[in-house]
Amino acid sequence: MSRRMRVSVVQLGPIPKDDSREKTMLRLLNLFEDATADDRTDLVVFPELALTSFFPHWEIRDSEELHAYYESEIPSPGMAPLLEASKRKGVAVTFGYGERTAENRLFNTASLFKGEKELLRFRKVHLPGYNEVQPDIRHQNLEKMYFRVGDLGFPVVDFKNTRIGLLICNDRRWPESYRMLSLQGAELVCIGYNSPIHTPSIAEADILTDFHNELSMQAGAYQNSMWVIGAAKGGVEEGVDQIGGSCIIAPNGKIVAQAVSNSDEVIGADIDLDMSARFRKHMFNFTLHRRPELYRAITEPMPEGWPRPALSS
Ligand code: CDV
Repeated sequence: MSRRMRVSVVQLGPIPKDDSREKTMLRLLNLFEDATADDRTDLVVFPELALTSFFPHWEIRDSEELHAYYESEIPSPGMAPLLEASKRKGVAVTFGYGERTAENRLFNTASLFKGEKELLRFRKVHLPGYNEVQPDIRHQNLEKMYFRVGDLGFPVVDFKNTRIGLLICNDRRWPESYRMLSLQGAELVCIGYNSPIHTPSIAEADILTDFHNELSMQAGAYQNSMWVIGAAKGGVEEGVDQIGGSCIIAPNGKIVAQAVSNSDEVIGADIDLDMSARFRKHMFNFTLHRRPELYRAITEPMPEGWPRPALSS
């Protein structure tokens, strides 16, 4: 009998910055109820920074106003209603939030909870954007100003006959993120994201934003023989238009379920966890076929003069 799990993704539409925390939590709770209505779901996946707007899209000078976007104890009182629902239903839930530690260190974080028990915490490693406001661009991304680089590495946890890892948004574009998880035996990775359609400075990529989203996650799934669960916050939030495209991707690289909107929407799938082991045994057998002794440039600090510039005409 194969190992199976029922996973649901809650894609969110925009969270306006003037919506109260309470209003947003009520919305999340209703969606959690929808996602678990079948009484079979084991895990519900919400996006990056799911409790608030994606505030790095604008400058906030006032520290009190800024700190209102972070949780300063985990679990926080603001998370409590969702965690109570998780406990009542016996369903695990993962979502992203801004984390402010007791030492005032700020992270873009995601946790996996079952009830109020935190099973896993990940702090975003690949922070895009800038640490100062950029003039003359359509929208800001100030993640480097509002967060530090995650300091927890790429942790995994055993849950329900499988091993799970978490990534956050831009982490999904970097092959090393998935490989760090798969080398530790993760068979399932949950990834929340907020991805604007427009990328300042590379506007030529704007028509490819959905494609790059799927390309990155499908490649991550296939090349690491893992289930990849992507959860978007889509639609126009505070003037920034973001993709939806939330999806559940099998270890063979195929999308098995996908959102059709860029607003609040729930998708789900029954997943065969043994598929991961089959692909890992026969195609991506890390023990037999990887050659880490030849990959030193990936793990060592970059030598002077690298990366070598491409020839320009
Ligand atoms: N939240 C993100 O990490 N967004 C980035 C954008 C800014 C490129 C992403 O990788 O989608």
